[in-house]
Amino acid sequence: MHFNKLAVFLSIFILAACTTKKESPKKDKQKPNIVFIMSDDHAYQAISAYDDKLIKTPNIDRIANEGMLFTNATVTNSICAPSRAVILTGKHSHINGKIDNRSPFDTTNVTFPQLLQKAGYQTAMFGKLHFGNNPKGFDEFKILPGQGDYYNPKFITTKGDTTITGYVTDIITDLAIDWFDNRRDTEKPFMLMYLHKAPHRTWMPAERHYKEFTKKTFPLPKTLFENYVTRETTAAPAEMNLLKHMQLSYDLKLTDSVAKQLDIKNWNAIGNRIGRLNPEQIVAWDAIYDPINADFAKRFPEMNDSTLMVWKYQRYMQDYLGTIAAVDENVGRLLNYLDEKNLSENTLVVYTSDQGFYLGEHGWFDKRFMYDESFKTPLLIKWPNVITAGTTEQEMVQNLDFAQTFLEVAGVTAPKDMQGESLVPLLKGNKEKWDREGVYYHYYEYPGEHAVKRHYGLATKEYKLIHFYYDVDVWELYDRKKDGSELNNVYNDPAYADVVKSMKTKLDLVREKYKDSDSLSNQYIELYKENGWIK
Ligand code: SGN
Ligand code: CA
Repeated sequence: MHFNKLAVFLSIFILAACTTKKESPKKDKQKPNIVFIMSDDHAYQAISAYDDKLIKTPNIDRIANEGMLFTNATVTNSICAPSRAVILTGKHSHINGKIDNRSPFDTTNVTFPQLLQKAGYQTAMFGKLHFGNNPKGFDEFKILPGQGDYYNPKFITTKGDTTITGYVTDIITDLAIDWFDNRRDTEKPFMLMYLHKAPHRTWMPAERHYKEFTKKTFPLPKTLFENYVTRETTAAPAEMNLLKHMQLSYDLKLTDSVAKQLDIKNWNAIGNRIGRLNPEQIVAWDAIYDPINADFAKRFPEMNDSTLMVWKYQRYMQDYLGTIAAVDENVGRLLNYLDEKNLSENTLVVYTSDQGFYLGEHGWFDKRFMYDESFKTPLLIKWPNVITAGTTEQEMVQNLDFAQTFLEVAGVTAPKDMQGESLVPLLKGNKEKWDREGVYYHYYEYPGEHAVKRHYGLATKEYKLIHFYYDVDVWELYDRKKDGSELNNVYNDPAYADVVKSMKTKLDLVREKYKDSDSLSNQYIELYKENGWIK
């Protein structure tokens, strides 16, 4: 009797165990995999699917050719770590608390990778996170400390720190492929965050690419010589002008000795970054950059502001675009890998950047402003059998929308307090389910590097209204249809009085919807005072 009971119990137990073992993976296998590819500071102007005048990026373009190209994708706060926090939490900076690159990320925030992991996804992150703390919700991660290095980079891993010889963009891909090859649990769907450091400042390309790109010249942007007189008082003081603020040595690789010899005032040693090159890498580097510097030394005495600006722009583009060439190659490597392993069919692949970047437009490099080049970000998504290949989507989407998108793709209900919208209806071509009229923006990191003042604003397809509110109290309005380059602030033009009124009403409503307020802005100003960042 006793034995019989045990036998019955055991057989029920074994049956139950077998059923769960077989069924749950079967069910999960049908769930789509997600590959989230993000680079750092990659301007849409430097992706040929958007514009091919600067560089050809055939591998990144492939994602749009086989899927969807978003022409109005934007970020909510155009700076690195805050953008990543918005992506992971699906909440604006004022709610998730990561307003700038300085304050640590609050790890009590719920993130979409944690929810996917709970729902049975295998999760991994490789590359740049920039939070100052480790990510939660990942079965494996290997991340760069802070900004990371281009050459021979260090990585933080669950098993301690490690330094890997080579070029960062190649290495991040090696790490992702190594994970696929050796630690993938094929019983589970996966979510991979594959996050490049490139093309972040100080733009150091791989040898194969600086050899190629330093021979090229690039068309000048129309607004390279802008003098900011048609804007409010907030643009001119920003410290991101190529002529005034891009450093010949630190950014453009002039050697310290040449800079000193020419008595150039704003030179600044390349320091540690170049110091990371090993002797072999330095020889290769000097073979290309030394002659460029010697030529500059010869021409410098004859240069005026305008010729110096153009020289700096060309050198900037050579190195910036050189780093993108490696990103494009490596994206190709990863896409081919997915193809070879028959994984592409059931995998949604996203390519985006943490924000846009100025490539000489308005005379600038860097980001932070709500003007298009840094407010917009590239977004290309492929999802075979769901997205119609080669589609272009003009709806206004944001990095805020990723979390809910990925959760819907995985069949997981998103927490009610996430603030974006799932992009799935757009991916499926169900546009009638999408009715967003405008997108909200709020930038905080001031006082800070590059001196871009705090501002928030609303963009609709027609207009952009911006309020700079700290240390000044000024408004700007741009007519996006008539003035695509956003050169003329029409806030004070009587012809736009009605537009200003209606945009202000819409801005109030959107701030209410997302729960942003002057009192929250004041709290974030207080935070700077408490830390001694505001004197
Ligand atoms: C660094 C850069 C800045 C850049 C910030 C933020 N300076 O501080 O030019 O704006 O990162 O970039 S550098 O001397 O370190 O290159 S972000 O992408 O991390 O937000
Ligand atoms: Ca960035």
